[in-house]
Amino acid sequence: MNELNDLDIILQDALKLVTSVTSINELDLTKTSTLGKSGKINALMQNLKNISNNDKKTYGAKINHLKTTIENAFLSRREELSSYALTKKITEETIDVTLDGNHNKLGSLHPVSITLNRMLNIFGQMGFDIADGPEIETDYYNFKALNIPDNHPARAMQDTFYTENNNVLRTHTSPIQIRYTENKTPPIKVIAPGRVYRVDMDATHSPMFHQLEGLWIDKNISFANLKGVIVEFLRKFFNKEDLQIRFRASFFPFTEPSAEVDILSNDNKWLEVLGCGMVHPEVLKNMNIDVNEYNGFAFGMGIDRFTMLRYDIQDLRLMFENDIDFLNQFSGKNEVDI
Ligand code: 2U9
Repeated sequence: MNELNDLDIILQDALKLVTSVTSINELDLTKTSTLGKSGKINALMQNLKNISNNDKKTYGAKINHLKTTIENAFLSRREELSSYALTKKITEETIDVTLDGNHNKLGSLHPVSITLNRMLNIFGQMGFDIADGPEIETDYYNFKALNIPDNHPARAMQDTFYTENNNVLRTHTSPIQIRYTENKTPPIKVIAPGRVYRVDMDATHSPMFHQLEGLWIDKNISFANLKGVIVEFLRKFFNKEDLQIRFRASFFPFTEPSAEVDILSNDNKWLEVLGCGMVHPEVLKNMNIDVNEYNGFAFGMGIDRFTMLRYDIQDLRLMFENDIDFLNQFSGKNEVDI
């Protein structure tokens, strides 16, 4: 029977067609044109009625078999193509978790904050509390309680910013310690960091700068204790165990005796870094301390100046301009490492 040979050819052609198709879309179109109403297989079915009754059964079974074989071929090709598509999608969309991500740049601490943290850490280890207070002060807390008389040059208009009612922007952080101590009984062991204000502006002076002062009041406090604390602090701060330090006699209204402290720089120059002294009895009295029972020492330093020394910064004004390239140099530098 000739038709049977034709069926074989139709099958071979259909199978070839199925394997040649490379996308699911194309496969669906091919399936419609092969197995659909106007396809060749349907035409063969329609042709059955023209086949003699004798051959009809064999021929019908053959066509059915052909149809099933082609349908199966379409099915397995569909599976094959979806599996390819999936593999392709997975390969293309794979995320390489080892690649560097997009980072949001974090800000960094200001060098003055880094220095302050370092100072707080060292004095914290020595057992000092930290105190705070107002930046607008009364004449009493900023001057009078500190034994700075009415006619003292530090009060002159060119040094002090005055606000309303004869109040001032504090010119030092000493008023913090007066306020802290006046309602307490010794031992008092406190440091007072903060912003201070003076009418002054050049490469080494700014109208606003940062001070850290310290105060230790107890029985039998001596200049030797003062020396011990200052030397320990400076050697830790500059991370140099054999740092050379000298105390030079000086004068402050709030301390007696008073000294200024110098350190020997790497290029063998003495640099003044802080002032200190035994607290003046008048100042102790103003803090309601019994001067027959207690005495104490105090010291003061510029946080900005220590920052400049530690990072070799030449101009104080850089510290307050907030130039981003300047600040970026300190990113990741919050090492306290004491
Ligand atoms: C009280 C009593 C005494 C604090 C002191 C200095 C010496 C000192 C300067 C250092 C550099 C200020 O920033 S600077 O310009 N300070 O020399 N400060 S003794 O004396 C006090 C503080 C509080 C109740």
